Amino acid sequence: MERTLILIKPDAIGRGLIGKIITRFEEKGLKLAGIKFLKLTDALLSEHYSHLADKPFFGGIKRFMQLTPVIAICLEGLDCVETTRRLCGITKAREAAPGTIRGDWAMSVQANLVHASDSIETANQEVKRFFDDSELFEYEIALTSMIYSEDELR
Ligand code: IDP
Ligand code: MG
Repeated sequence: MERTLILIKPDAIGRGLIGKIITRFEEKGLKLAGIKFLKLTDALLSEHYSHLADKPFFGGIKRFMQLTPVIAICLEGLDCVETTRRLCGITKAREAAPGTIRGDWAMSVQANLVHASDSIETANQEVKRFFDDSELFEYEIALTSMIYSEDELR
């Protein structure tokens, strides 16, 4: 099954939304393959946000992402990358659709609670960037046969 990278950002940590955000993913039926708490270094952020390096807010976003440790999660599921992006909502949180994480709980473009990989290719790179193989787990959750049909599990 597909895997993607989620970061729970400092605004979510500071606002006490860790549990609620993880619950959204769990209740959707996505499975945690890995999870950890870490402080982002300048080098890791420069790599992770390299597509924004020429933007005027690049310094700001790096400072913001270092305000607290963040939680990195590797999620697993069918079409996990696209599904997770939809659950998170668009970048500008105050315009994100109600029912999404950003749409329900955030107002800012920068402080938008979560990062989610934006394509399968990016997801593969980002999961590797944040997790060693030994930190990712294959296991069965009891509800798998209730979440997917037999066809979907094949
Ligand atoms: P995404 O997180 O929705 O994929 P990206 O364009 O990849 O959005 O930007 C990465 C992160 O950079 C955003 O989630 C947000 O925190 C921050 N960011 C993006 N655009 C702006 C901006 O115009 N001002 C301030 N921060 C921004
Ligand atoms: Mg992005």
